[in-house]
Amino acid sequence: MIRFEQTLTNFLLDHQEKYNRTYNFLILMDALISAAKHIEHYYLTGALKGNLGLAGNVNVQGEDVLRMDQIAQEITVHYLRASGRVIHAISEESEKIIPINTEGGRYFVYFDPLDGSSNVPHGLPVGFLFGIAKRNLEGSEDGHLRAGKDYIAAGMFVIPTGTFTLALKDAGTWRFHTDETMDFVKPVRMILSEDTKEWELSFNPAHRHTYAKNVQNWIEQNERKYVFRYLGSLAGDFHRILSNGGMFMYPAIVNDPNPKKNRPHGKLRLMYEAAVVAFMCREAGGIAVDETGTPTLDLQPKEPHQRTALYVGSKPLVDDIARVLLR
Ligand code: FBP
Repeated sequence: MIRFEQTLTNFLLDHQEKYNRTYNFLILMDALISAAKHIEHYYLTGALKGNLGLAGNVNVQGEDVLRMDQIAQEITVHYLRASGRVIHAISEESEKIIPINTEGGRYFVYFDPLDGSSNVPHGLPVGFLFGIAKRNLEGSEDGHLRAGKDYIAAGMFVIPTGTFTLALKDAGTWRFHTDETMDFVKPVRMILSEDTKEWELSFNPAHRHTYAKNVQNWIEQNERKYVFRYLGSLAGDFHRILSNGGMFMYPAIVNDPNPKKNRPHGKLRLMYEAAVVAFMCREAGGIAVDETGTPTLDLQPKEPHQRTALYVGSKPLVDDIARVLLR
């Protein structure tokens, strides 16, 4: 007897029918899956084809653009356009909002097509992160930037491991397995572990002396209680936190000896990095806050590439550091 696993499409169909929704979301998810698989192919063959180097230009954040950033961007916009379901998109790789099907589209998509740029030249784990919001179906739509709490879904692919995790509003965070046909199957619900022995701490230790004193002190007092892990790609590090519990943090940088390097508003981008993992964390029973202890999902973006500090993970641990942040 052949054993058949529930496929992603079956899973989404059940979800849509359970909540009496249309199939538009499946078509959008199919586009995102195709984009991620296509990007993964280029990443896996990147060293051979010489695509892991610099592209020669600088992006809106003032960072050197990688050839793979351009490839991932081009692939993602192609599939979002082909889906016909997207009003506009916001991407780390595009300064301006990308108008797609502004009249007939149904969703807004906020994405980082290749997150974890310091890992790219080495072919090490990077992420494809996305958040989805839906247009106002009851009245007029002004296309305003959505806060994370208004997202209907968020997800991430860890590339090149091919792991895919998807969170749906009020319906949990689900990690999929890859079957022999490279299809995503057998969704497993992710609930953050309450077993503190498994918890991990994840942050860039090279920066710890540039964080606010109260954050440095919190790390001093707590770091020996937990295992420390840092991959240098948000998707990879958050993937571990979802599995083992604990906390990933990218605090504000406020005490760098070279003031030019300070990042009082954090490094990570709110709409397509921090809010994405915060949404997935909430649906897995955790929370996320910024440098003021404000819930990340409540932060209303003022501009597409707004940055934020991020503390995300198991509620007791994030609550504990939030008490320090609020002081
Ligand atoms: P990019 O989108 O430019 O890759 O920046 C995001 C990121 O790479 C995250 O994935 C990661 O958590 C963080 O920056 C690593 O930053 P650092 O190298 O300062 O530790």
